[in-house]
Amino acid sequence: MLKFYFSGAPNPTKVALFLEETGLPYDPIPVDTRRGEQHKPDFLAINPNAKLPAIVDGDATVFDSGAILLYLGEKTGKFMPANTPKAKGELYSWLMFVASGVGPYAGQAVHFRNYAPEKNEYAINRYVYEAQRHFGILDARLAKNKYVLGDTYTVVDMNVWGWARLIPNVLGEKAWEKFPNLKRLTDEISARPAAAKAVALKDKHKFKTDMDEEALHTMFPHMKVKVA
Ligand SMILES: N[C@@H](CCC(=O)N[C@@H](CS)C(=O)NCC(=O)O)C(=O)O
Repeated sequence: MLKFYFSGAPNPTKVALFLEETGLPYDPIPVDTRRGEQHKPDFLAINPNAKLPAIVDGDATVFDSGAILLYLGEKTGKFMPANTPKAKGELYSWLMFVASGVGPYAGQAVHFRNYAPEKNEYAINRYVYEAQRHFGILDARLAKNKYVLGDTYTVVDMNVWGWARLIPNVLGEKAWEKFPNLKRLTDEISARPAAAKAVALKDKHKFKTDMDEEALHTMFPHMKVKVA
C-alpha cells in the first residue's frame, strides 16, 4: 500500500486532500518535525531534503508536494486537466508557480513574522509583500475562471488550497478582503468532506505542539550555525 509520510503542516495536507478525494488506499506515517524525526537516516533515504510530504508507492519514491500531486494525478488520471499541450502547459506553469512562489514566500513570511529571533522589518515587508503579490495573481486568475485551470477542480487547486487556507496566518486576519475570488475557491474546497478528513489526519497522531528550543533548532538549524 502507498506510504504517506506526513505532518499537520500545509504541504502534506495538500497531498492528504488528494488521497482523500480519490479514496486511494494509503498508510499514513507521521513524521514529527518538532522532535527532529525528519532528520533521521530512514526518512532521509526517502526525502534527502528532510521535509514533508513524501510518498513511497511500490518502487517509486516521490517528495515535494507539487511533484506528488502530479505523480498521483498521472497515476490515477483523476483531478487532471485535458491531455493536450495547451492544458499541460497551464498545468505545469501553475503547479510550479505555487511550488516556487506561493509556498516559499508564504513560508518565509510566517517565519519572519513568527519565528525569527529579531523582528526584521525589511524581511517581514519583503516576504509579506511577495506572498500577497502571489496570492493576488491567483485571485485575478480566479476572477476569470472557476478553478485555476478553468472549469474543473484539479491538482492545481489542491496545491493552492494547502497555503490559501492559511492566508490569515500568513498575511493577517483582514487579508481575505483583498482576495475574494481566492476565498471563494478556498471555502469551496474546505467545505468538501475530503478536505475535512485531510485536515483531521494530524489528530490521529500526537504530534508535538510546543515550539520550544528543541523544535526551533531542529526545524531551523541555521539558528545555531553561523554561515554568513
Ligand atoms: N517544497 C516542499 C516544501 C516542504 C516543506 O517545507 N515542508 C515543511 C512542512 S509544510 C516541513 O516539513 N518542514 C519541516 C522542516 O523544515 O524541518 C513541498 O512543497 O513539499
